[in-house]
Amino acid sequence: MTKYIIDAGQVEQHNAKLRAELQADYDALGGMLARRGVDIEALTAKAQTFGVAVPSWGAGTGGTRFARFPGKGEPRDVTEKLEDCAVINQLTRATPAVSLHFPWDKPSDPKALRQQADELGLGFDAVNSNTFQDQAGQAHTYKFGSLTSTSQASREQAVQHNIDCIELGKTLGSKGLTVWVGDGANFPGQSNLRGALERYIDSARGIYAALPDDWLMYIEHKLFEPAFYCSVIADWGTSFAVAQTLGPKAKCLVDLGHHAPNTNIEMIVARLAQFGKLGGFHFNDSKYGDDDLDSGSIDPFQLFLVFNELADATLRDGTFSPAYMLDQSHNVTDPIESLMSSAVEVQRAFVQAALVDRAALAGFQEGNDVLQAAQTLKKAFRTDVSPVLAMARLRSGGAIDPVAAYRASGYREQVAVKRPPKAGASGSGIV
Ligand code: AOS
Ligand code: ZN
Ligand code: ZN
Ligand code: ZN
Repeated sequence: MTKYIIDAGQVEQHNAKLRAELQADYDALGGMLARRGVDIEALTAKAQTFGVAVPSWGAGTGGTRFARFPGKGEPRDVTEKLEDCAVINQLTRATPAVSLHFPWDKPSDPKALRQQADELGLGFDAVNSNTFQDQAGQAHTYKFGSLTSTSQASREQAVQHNIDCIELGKTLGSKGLTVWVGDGANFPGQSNLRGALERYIDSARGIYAALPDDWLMYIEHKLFEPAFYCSVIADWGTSFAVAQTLGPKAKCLVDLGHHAPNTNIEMIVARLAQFGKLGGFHFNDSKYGDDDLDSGSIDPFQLFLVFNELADATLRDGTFSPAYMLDQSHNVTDPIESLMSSAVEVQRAFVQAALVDRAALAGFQEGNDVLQAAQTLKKAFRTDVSPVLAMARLRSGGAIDPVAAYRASGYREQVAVKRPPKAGASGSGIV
């Protein structure tokens, strides 16, 4: 029996108030979709299958290198982060797993943490290692890199940390390790570009060797920051080469914010999928760089186009199932509200992509009817599938309007009393 943090009766009350209105919208949309040959019931059932993992570090207020303005009732440790993640899943029914970050989330008792997650109806998605910061008491610095450091001791320490993450992840029931390193250079000449990647591959082999058979290692690329002249794993080409070199359990992870502005991310997705190396995503949105804004808040069309490629890949490859994770930083909103809305935006793109008339699109592409091909995508993107998403939530036991239900529950005010502010509360601030 799942333990619900928000009183189930309150959620029912919320739904009772909105149910009739939702049904009317749902029926109207159902009629419209039926005329297009789409069965709304099948679409809703599909929406119910969707899940995106929530980043534990997203539950606290983020920050920038200038300041962090703490929010009320921020989680102070991993168990409180899990409680917030459980609220997100209870109301959205679209976030059944949590992605942990070590050592930020290192539990004193991993078995107890797993039990807490079980009770809350949550699982653990990929665990993230952290070699972009020095930790208290650490023997060797990462100031000049971790997996690529010229210091063998720093490299070995970074490899060992990743292996420790795998061990911890095994106890928690996780099945993947995400590796993102900030390694790179700030000056031309600072590092030997090829030498740094050679060291990365050598270190990564040590991590790969410790992966259980049913695990994946996700290589996350990022164009810049904290290294501003060059990053070692800067782009999908590098991450692809590394994943290819390491073996079948290594895949590429695409964080939407880790590219130059205007990069065609959906094409990267298509390429990685074609060659069997698309492992997963960190969803967020951006205007300028690694902004870590809420998913779908700036460019929902791009998110849709990414899911359009995923839908195409699923049709072609059948078993294809990349890991979906959010990776966002919330500075001016309640993190729970942002994460709920973002999960719904990603789910929206997933459902909209399912609406694309693929036979028609293929025909227009074949006949070079460019305008109609573009319109076919736009038609799906413009369809407001909100009633499908709300109905999917209702049927799965969630809230018709998650943010409204959350606000009505008074959860934030309650935890603000239980969780007095503490400096650096989120354990993050670095995103
Ligand atoms: C850093 O820019 C990456 O997005 C990583 O995924 C990182 O581990 C995460 O954002 C937490 O800081
Ligand atoms: Zn300035
Ligand atoms: Zn990321
Ligand atoms: Zn990032």
